[in-house]
Amino acid sequence: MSKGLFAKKSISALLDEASDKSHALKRTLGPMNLTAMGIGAIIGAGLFVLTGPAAATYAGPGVLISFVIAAIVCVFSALCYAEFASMIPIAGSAYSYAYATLGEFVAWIMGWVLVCEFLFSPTTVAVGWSSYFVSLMRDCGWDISAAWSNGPIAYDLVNGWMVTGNFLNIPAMLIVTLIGGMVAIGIQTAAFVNNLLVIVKLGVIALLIICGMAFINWDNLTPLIPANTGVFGQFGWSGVMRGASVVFFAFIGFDAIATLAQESRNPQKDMPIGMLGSLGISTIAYILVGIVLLGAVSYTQMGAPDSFAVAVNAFGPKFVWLRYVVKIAILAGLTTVILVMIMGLARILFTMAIDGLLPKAFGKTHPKFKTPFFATLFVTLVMIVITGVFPVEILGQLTSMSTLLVFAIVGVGILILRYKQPKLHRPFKAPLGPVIPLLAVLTCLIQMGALPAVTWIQLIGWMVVGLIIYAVYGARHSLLRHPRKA
Ligand code: ALA
Repeated sequence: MSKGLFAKKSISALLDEASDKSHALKRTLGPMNLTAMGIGAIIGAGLFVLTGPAAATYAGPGVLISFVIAAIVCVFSALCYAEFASMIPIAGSAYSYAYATLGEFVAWIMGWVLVCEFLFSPTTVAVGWSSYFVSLMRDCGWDISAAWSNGPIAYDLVNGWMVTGNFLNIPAMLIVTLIGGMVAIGIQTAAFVNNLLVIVKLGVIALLIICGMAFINWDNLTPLIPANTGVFGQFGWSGVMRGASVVFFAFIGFDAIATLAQESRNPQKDMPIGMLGSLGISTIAYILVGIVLLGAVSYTQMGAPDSFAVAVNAFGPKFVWLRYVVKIAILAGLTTVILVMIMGLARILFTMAIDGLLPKAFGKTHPKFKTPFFATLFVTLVMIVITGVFPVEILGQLTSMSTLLVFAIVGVGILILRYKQPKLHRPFKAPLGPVIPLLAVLTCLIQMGALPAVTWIQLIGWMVVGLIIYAVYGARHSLLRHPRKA
């Protein structure tokens, strides 16, 4: 007999599946690797590209407070994630948590929204990677033509959709191909490369902070919150809040660690360490870099996306070399975001396929590499097309919106499970009773409310597509609802 739309999967069934040999992934990751994966996914375009414009347009030096606010929101959610990931260490992450607490329909929505987060953040980052690469190559004397480093289609509010005359964004396509291929053939190689790049990224951030300290002009940081211009969101506290919703993007990624639960040697202990550790290290880095950046140059000059170059220029001619080093670090930083997000997305599709909600091929592991091979190649191919052809930047804050929705539902899931199964073994438990999950839900909803109407419309559009796919495929093939198909 078929079960209903809200049929739940028991936690023991979820755990049994994870240990089932036919879907086994290779357990090789320890706490250091997981923390590095988290830092790899977190520190990227949010810091290097968005900080300057968020300061110049919304918050002034108050963007430092925006960082703290966004970090607090993420800590609430990270604590909830850590509780779930240690209790249900499954590659499906929030999708699996929803399956256990809110039933299949919500789980599908969750999975589909996660796809949005894990698809559009790395593609946006890959397009940013391409522009930094072109700029670094120009510094080295090689001019890559615009026709081969930009997509053929563009969109803007005034002219609508346009054909640009460019061919393809080749650098973006190449980096996705390279990373996707590497991720497909083994988690150990991917983790090794990620570790190296994270060391480069953090090393250069430390160098930037040390070199830049001498150039901090405290006058640039006062007043910390410039007076509001009279328009909501332009400086003042409303600007700080809007800044927080923009720089929230900079914190996305710690949740990707949850998708590595089945490759973690000791997920019960190491998942919380990886999530909270990477979030803590990234937050400290953001605040210190922010102080140096905004101390070196007035926030009014930070509007350009290459605000880091503007700040390094202010250090004077002795530091010209730092400009190149920073560009290399940015490229390394953006590469790791792409890497971890491709891994995460493949593992979410992998888990959904095991549940029958997506075609079986996604749920197969490679006999030799022990990775979700097909899912990884599929994800890579889709990302190659998106980065090469489409103007992903029009999706603006859709990634943040979808992530906030996922975080809010994770908070709800924790509350439900605490109420319904209070005795369940929780290797890690968010402190203060229901306070943290409640705050997680509340702060995420508030931030979602602050995002523009166009982003809401995009989210609704994305959901409609997801619901159609569920109706056409997932609902009919779900193994939980139609066990005879198993
Ligand atoms: N947090 C990631 C970044 O900033 C998505 O690029």
